[in-house]
Amino acid sequence: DPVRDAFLPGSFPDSFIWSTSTSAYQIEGAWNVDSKGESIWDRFSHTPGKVDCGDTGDVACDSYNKYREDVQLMKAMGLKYYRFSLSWTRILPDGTVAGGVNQDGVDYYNNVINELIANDITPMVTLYHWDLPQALQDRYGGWVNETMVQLYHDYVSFAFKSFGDRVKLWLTFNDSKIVCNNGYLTGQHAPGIQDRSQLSSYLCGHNILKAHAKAWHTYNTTFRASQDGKVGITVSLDWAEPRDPDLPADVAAADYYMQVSNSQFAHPIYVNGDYPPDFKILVQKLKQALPDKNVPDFSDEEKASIRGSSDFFGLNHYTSCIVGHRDTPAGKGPLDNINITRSPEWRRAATDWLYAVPWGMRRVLKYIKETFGDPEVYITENGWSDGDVTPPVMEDTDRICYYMTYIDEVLKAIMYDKVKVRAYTAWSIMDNMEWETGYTQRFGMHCHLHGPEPASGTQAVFKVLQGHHRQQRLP
Ligand code: PNW
Repeated sequence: DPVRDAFLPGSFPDSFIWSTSTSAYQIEGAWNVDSKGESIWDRFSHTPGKVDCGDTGDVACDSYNKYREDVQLMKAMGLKYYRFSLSWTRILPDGTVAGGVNQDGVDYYNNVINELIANDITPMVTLYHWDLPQALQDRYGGWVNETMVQLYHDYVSFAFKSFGDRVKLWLTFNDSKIVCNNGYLTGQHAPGIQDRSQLSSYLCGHNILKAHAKAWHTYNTTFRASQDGKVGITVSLDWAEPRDPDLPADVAAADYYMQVSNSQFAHPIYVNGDYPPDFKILVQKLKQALPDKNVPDFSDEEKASIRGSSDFFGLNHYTSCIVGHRDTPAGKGPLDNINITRSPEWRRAATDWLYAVPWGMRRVLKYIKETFGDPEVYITENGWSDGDVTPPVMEDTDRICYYMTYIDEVLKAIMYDKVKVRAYTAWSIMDNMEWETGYTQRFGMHCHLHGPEPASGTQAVFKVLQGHHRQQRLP
């Protein structure tokens, strides 16, 4: 009963985790300081024409030097958790343990972790947020090479060993679909490879799934008993709403989108060790198109290793689309047989793919519960961008509206759909290096990331979070 539902009292449980997120390349700067090695994003942003306005992460938010100020921003907002990522090349400059550990890099992350804990903020650490060591790209071709599975394992084992006494929440990979599609298919992201055959992006995903599973098993067998933490992965899911929910062809089209575009990583890990059925059909087509190439399937042993290799479900969710069937395919691409649109009523952010569709959050959470075995869900990203305008947007009405309405839907998913959502993480605590769009798009709750001014707060969002924590009535 929607009328009754609208007036039911509710609030987030006291144990609910409120957090914000960043990633190393997007905030740290100091790209070549204190023996840090070059990453594929350093190389990519230094290549003319790759990033808007020629922006780079050379300085970014200068968090290599200003991490104490970052922690104070969080503290002022009353936040008790912080998600950030480790820069692989700050710790292992050429990507390998054999190549040598950079003690300055280890010291930096020890300082960040200790500063957080001293301020009563729990670290949540992403091991790979897109900044692969350039040396591994040069030597092995990056994620298309199976050798990466062992190299990633050696790196994360070192991280568990070095930081796992204090870090209890780990994410192996952030949004692997973007890593593989933008890095190895469209080339919009580092390393900028455009393999339109889709073999490279497929191999990338295949190796990342194996690397993820190996890392989880290593933690499970070697570190869990002494460290007692949790290891998961962050998957990005948008929501596909059927154009006409009463038309079976549209419902099937939306389901196809959820399988092909959203479940390449989640289905193997949370369902059966293998790709979803509609994705497997695409793999068959890839084999037919490339008869003289090796397009691998998972062996039974690999499937057994991948299935169940996660202690929780890490979710990045930002936006939704409307999907309907098509009588005649628009082309030969995987999504050309369906029709993907957005409602003209949806508010748009500065970022081209980002539309505000709050109810999509509730549906995607329910979908995870029903499709992926009712896991504990940690929302690891959700957020809104404005453009780089002068003066910067300080009132933040659009962002506040976005967070308020999305967070309400999280609460509904918990209360009415009984989804086990444990955490909500906002992207981001501050404006930062927004990948190929540089500094033109601002996702931060604080702005002025590299101007002379100190970070000035849009504390309104903090009030929103806290306000909802105490809210007694759903709108
Ligand atoms: C995330 N989409 O990626 C990344 O994890 C962050 O590093 C990034 O700053 C943030 O989004 C904002 O862009 C996404 O197309 C990229 O739906 C694309 C999508 C979602 C998330």
